Amino acid sequence: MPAILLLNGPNLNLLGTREPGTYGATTLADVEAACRAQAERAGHTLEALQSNHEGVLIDAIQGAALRHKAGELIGVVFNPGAYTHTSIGLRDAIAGTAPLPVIEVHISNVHAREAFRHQSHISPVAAGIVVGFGVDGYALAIDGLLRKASR
Ligand code: CA2
Repeated sequence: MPAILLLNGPNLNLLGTREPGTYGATTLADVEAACRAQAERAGHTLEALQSNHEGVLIDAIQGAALRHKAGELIGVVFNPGAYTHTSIGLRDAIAGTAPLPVIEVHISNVHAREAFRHQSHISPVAAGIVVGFGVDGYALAIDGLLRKASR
């Protein structure tokens, strides 16, 4: 059963505990459980990792690429949090691990927010982007990844 990696970046461990007006009331544990159920219905396992550390996220992308090459993982659903707007390292990791498909997810519509959130270093190297659907965006991203993998 090839896996899907659900990767969440800095501060997303706080989901559902603060700023519900922007990010909703669902916790990260709830998101991971719903994604796991969705992946399993489609015949995949789900592995979930959240980290507040850029290097840990880079290591996870590189590890996912090795497993993708071995046929053990179909791709990554990734909310890079604030690193979206700052991290050349994450961008280079994704660019350097092609053809590993990475779907970028943002809970909020970053384009309707502050100007500094309008630029993503990740989008040019992502296989797809889901923005502004709340936590439903994770399910949409898994669906998109499954559709790409079955092409
Ligand atoms: O909309 C998104 O998913 C973001 O990736 C969330 C990031 C933000 O920096 C990006 O611009 C857009 C922030 C994640 C922080 O998550 C929190 C959740 C609850 C309470 C506080 C922070």
